[in-house]
Amino acid sequence: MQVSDKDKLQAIPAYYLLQDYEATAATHRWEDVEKQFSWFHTGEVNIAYEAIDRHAESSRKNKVALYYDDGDRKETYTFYDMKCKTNQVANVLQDKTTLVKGDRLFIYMPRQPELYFTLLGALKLGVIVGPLFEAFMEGAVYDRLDDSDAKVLVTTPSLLKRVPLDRLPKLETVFLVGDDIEETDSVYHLTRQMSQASEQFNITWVAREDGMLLHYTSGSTGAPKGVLHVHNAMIQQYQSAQWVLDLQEQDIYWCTADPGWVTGTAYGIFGPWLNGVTTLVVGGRFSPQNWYQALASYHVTVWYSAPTAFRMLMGAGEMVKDYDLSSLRHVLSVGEPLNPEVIRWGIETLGHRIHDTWWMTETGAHMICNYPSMAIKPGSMGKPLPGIYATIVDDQGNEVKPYTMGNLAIRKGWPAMMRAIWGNQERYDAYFLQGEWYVSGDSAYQDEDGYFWFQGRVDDVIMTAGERVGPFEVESKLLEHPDVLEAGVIGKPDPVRGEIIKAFIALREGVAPSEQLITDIQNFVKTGLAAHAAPREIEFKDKLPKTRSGKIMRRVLKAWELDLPTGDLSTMED
Ligand code: 6R9
Repeated sequence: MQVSDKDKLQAIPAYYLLQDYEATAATHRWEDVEKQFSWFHTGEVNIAYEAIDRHAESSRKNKVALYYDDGDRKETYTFYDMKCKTNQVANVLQDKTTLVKGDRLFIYMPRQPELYFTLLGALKLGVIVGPLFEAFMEGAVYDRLDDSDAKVLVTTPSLLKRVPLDRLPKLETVFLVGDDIEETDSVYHLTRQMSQASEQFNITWVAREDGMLLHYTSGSTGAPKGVLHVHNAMIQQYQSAQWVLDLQEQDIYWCTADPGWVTGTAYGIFGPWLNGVTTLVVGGRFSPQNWYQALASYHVTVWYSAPTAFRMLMGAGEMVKDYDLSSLRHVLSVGEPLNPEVIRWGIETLGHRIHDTWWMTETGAHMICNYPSMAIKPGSMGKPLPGIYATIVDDQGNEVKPYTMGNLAIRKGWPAMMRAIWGNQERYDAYFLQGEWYVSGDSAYQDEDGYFWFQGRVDDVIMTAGERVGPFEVESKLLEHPDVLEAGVIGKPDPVRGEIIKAFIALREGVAPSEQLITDIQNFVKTGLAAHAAPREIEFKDKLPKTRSGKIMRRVLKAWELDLPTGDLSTMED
């Protein structure tokens, strides 16, 4: 069901939830936010209860929680419907699997209502959920399920073809969402099972520090890291959805991110629903028509998206004039630097300043942002969330003066901070300096007014179309190609995607470079890893620059690409 014009929502009151940034920043205590949750009174903690059941048991019972639209399926679920659906999932999981609190369940499917039922239903059982982006291919899926010893996978029949079941001995049970599914004693039809399950469920209460989500993300070296978040993250997700997203009771909110990425869970699910706010999920692929249509027909009021998407909409030009976007009142961006030219486009075509927000998978929630009540300096990421201490430190962990470029760091211990890298204490510890600072891997500087200005990644991580790609993962895949001898991967600046992936490749003896080979290698990565991880550009070289210890020197590749001086080459082999 779609909202029709005559039900057009009442105007949103003209006030902001965070009225005075400076005053709030000076006095805020996270302990005060705890009083907003039912567990503060009952002692019984579970984020799924706070996001769904609490509203279903209140005057928000029949309020719409979820509008879903992918062009074919158009569905509406109230908070009460969400409670019933998530209870059914929880009952099915309890009946058909051996899952207990702390076990890992993965969800690998396109955005559709069942993804949201499953994620919250599994949390009701105290299970740790690993959401996987549907574009992942076999290698990426295997790495994540294997690393975390996943017991259960919820997916679709077509995506199941990319899951190497025979190499995943710990995986016990698979649930499928779709048509033509044959059930066995380890493969079940999720929605068929749900329809037979009770709508009542006794939630498994957890501790605030118990695991909730496992989001895999890329570093510049090594395999992807499993970033563990705990139920306690709700404190900051709830509060930042008010201060930053400015979510209010009457809002229709649309976060365009997929739950496979942290934005799609923290602010596609928890931020809005912890606040009882109506959320739109648009399925299917990006197209300017579909997106403008969604904004207009659902009367979206608050919209959270990414620079790449905004730039693609900019590229679609005048089309925006065909849509009535007058319901929009607040627009935000995350994932990559927000160019001042995009902010200008926002003002001219949407009638809104786009508000930039900075944070990471590891931070679990907003860190440095532009608030609706605060003056924006275009190009700056804004100021720290009240309750967060952000700063710039040198490599030894000493704070530096304004306008000095250095490591963007946060004083450790905020509510939504990751609590572990799955199974790898050493990689977790490597984030922290002097026991005090979480070091982000981004470089930035602060101006005299306390605004932060992003400069780049300190490491070699690539941000392409808002997605974080580790060069090491792509290089490893390239090396599996029979014709590839060596590979070095960098991010090359791109006007639309922020960066594109460029690979430098040395071929094995006797292999001749050709256009056909380029396509073949690109497809190899697309089908083996993920489409967004495939290099858009490939350049063949006789030899790649390496250190004496054999590490490919990506900064030299980057210097070649950008025509910059190559810097100190003392560690390079002859
Ligand atoms: C939420 C998310 C994190 C990395 C981060 C930084 C880049 C995020 C940004 C930004 C410039 C912003 N990034 N927000 N760069 N301006 N407003 O994106 O998490 O996928 O872990 O990426 O993204 O480099 O370190 P994640």
